[in-house]
Amino acid sequence: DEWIENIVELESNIESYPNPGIKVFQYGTSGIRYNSEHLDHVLHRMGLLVALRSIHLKSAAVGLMITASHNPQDDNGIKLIDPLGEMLDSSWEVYATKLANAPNNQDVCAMLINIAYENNIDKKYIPRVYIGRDTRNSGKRLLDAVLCGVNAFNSNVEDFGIITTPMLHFFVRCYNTNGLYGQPSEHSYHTKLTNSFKTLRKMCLDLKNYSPVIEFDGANGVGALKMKDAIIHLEETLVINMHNDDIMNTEKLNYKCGADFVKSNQCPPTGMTIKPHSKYVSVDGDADRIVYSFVDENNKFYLLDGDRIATLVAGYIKDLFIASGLDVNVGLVQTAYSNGNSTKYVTDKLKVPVACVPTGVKYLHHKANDYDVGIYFEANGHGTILFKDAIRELIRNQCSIEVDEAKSLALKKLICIMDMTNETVGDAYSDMLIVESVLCERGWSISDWYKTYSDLPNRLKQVTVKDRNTFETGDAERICLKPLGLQEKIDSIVLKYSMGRSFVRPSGTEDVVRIYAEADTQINADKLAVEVATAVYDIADGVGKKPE
Ligand code: G16
Repeated sequence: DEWIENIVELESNIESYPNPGIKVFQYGTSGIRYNSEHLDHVLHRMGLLVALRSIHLKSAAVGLMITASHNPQDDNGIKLIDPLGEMLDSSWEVYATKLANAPNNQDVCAMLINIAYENNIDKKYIPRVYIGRDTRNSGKRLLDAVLCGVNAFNSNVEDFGIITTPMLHFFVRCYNTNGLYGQPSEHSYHTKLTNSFKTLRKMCLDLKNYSPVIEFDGANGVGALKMKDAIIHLEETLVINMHNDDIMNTEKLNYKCGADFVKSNQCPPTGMTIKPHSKYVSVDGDADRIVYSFVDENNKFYLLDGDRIATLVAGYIKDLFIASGLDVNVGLVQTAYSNGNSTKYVTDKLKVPVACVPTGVKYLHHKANDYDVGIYFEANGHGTILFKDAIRELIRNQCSIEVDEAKSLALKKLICIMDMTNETVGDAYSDMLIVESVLCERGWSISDWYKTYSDLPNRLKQVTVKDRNTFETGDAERICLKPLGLQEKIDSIVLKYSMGRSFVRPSGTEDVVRIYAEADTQINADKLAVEVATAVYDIADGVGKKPE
């Protein structure tokens, strides 16, 4: 019948991108990633799938971002975006995995027909697909593969070229909310976020220790490119000194710089001179993550990661709500990677409830929706703030009638924060504006911010094993269920360390198993990480050098 006829016509389209069958793909933490040489058929099929998703959603715009984010330049991948700018629905992740691995054209056709029937998809809708890509060399070639797939369904396609991942999320939401959230354009994105930042800045009268000077580490990627545009919109409100902005030499992308490097290695980015007490901001390869850092006069390094941003923002928002007189339930979502002391600080000092979920923005985003105002951040710097529609309305309405001056000011500030937040997903630029706003409001230098609580010393490690798919975790990744016996081993190792905590999980974006360890001293955290990494290596057939 209709779908079958239509999809059979697709066969010739599908023939152009055969599956060489060298790798089994999985739609993981954040889409599919791998060496770009082997991704053409995957990207083509994701083009087909995303078009079908839009037909299913009655022509709502959906997004496809070509990026491998923090991974090295040779990798690439996709992230699929649902209509409100959120990550692809998990039931469709299963389709993505199956389609990516379908051995031949007939299987691809049969799967597309099945998806259409299973979801009762009405063929009459014309798909609308928004596409973006990061600065990787392979992006253009893979875009052609995507377009071939998307066009097979005669879609309305908008190719935004090289943009950040969070921009594409923002554009998708703008289209589907009829402009209520902004317009799907870079200009609208910059104006919305930056104007509210500038408005809030005008309300801040005493800067005290705050400095508007930022040393910006663009990871040699799209974040650097777009920051140059942002600087024009920011006018003089922030002084941004650009570093690691060489997007022409793409082998430099994420190389010894950027948010993932700084967080994972707990050291300053290379490619720039590091001056004591300057404020360093690092973003990742598609600019959805951000971390801050500085060194003191003895060159000791201090990291202000996603946990720090979360605590800074949670404290400020809580105070604004108290000042506004509105009774609103503010909550924070973290993952097992969050430093034990950050959780303690938020719970005991800020009195904000904390939930813990597995790694992956999709889980954090979902959980944050449980609160009136849900703040979520992964320790790696990926996060944002979600305001329930009703709360957003409440704040605006109350602001328009409030007569008390102090309350009215707090409400105005809340509106600015809402408008500078890209609520669709973690957004390095939006998060930077929020952090700078709070620091300015508090009158804090970066070291004042650091002093709010002290982190438990911690260490991240990774081990390559024969097959990371043999790993299974439970309790928000805090327990390793498989390989059998590993958790018992970890437990016995952890017992030896004062304030010790450690967990392991398979990465969803790289071919590694990740290890997190924290303990009373840095030496102990390092030792604990090595011991647990060695246990992983021994039990799960480690590949390459033994951890040390
Ligand atoms: C992606 C996800 C994040 C996740 C990170 C690392 O970030 O969006 O939620 O924390 O990967 O994931 P994993 O430890 O599973 O490799 P990005 O910025 O690389 O897209």
